[in-house]
Amino acid sequence: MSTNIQQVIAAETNPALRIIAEKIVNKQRITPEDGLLLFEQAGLPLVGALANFVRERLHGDTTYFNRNFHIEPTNVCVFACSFCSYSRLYAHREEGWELTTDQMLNIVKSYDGKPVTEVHIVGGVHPKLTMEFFADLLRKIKAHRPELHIKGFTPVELDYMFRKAKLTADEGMKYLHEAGLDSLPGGGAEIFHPEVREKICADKVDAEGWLAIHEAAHKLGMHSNATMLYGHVEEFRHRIDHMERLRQLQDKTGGFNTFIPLKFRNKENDMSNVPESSVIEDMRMYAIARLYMDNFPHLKAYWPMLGRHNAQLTLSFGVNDIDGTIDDTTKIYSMAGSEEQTPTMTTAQLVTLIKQAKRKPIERDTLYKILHDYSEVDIEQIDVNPQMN
Ligand code: V47
Ligand code: SF4
Repeated sequence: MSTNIQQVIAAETNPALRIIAEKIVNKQRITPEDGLLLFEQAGLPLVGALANFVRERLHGDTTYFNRNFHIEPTNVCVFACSFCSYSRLYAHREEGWELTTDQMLNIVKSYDGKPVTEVHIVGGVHPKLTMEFFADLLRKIKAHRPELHIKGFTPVELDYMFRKAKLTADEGMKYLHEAGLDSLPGGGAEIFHPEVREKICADKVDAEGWLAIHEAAHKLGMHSNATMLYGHVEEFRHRIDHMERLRQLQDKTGGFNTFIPLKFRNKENDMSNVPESSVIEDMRMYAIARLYMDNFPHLKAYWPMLGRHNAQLTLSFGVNDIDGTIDDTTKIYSMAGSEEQTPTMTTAQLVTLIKQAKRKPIERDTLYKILHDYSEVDIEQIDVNPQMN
């Protein structure tokens, strides 16, 4: 046990927090009540030191990143989530976009010869785009580039597709998996608790439906991620309820790879009156997530939403993974007011960002297989080697 963490715990004046801290150091699971107490009473120095301790116990200095791009098939959506800056209702679809299969395949082909390992496909829920349309897209991407990992579709999109196709979650997942879908991203989770869901996204898939679709994927041996949209109208108890439901499913299936807290951004949406969380609240959120989600191997910062400087800061507050090179292929966050208006990072920039935080940059694939250790590579070498950039 590190002396350092014991000194931090000894300096804590609140005995209840000291007991929780000891549990964490002794690898005991913290309860929902403990989690709530951390949110309500613990300062950043305590939760930050504990989260860093846990992160280093799990991963040392290793900090993963991946090389990926996004395809957003459409922003036309039958739903009207009040935090969403990106979607357009079907009635106003001329203001949005709808990509054809050929246009999406051309995006994939534009990466031919480039060392990306993952395509992340996620978009609005377009009433006319069927499961068969997406299955055909998956098959065509796989026919063109079989080794490219396809991480796609949230339970919001999947639930709508499956219901229209009159399939259960198990049947629908099996069908798309066979068509080429490798894993599920973490989106659409928002806040599971119905008190909040009713206020921010009343009409889309509920907590049980979201969890059932991830469970169906896990049963097929697929992996997935989970997100939580925080820092808006929810209370701390709703965050704990959300993380608890995910922790329980993970106990059952072990299929989740990474947890990704997503900071609510308030531009150009129906919740623009809700202030954004402070950087201190953001770091406390990441730290407490690392402490609570004890059965999730990875905690990821998504820099297009947090901004690259704050994403770098999270590496000292429990985060061991940064997504990704992205190549300016997502609009969700730029449209919601993120400082990252054209989200792209070269491999050299990501490696530098991780090294500046005194961590070890390791390129991974979607399933966390180590592809390349950049800790000894000098940045200029990355810039001239096309396989590295
Ligand atoms: O579900 C939408 C969020 C999510 C806003 O699994 C907003 O690897 C903040 O899930 N402010 C989609 N957030 C993105 C997502 C994701 C991103 C990167 C990696 C992975 C992964 C998953 O974006 C939505 C919603 O929670 N979102 N609008 C907003 N105004
Ligand atoms: Fe549609 Fe997703 Fe936006 Fe909700 S968050 S309106 S489901 S695109």
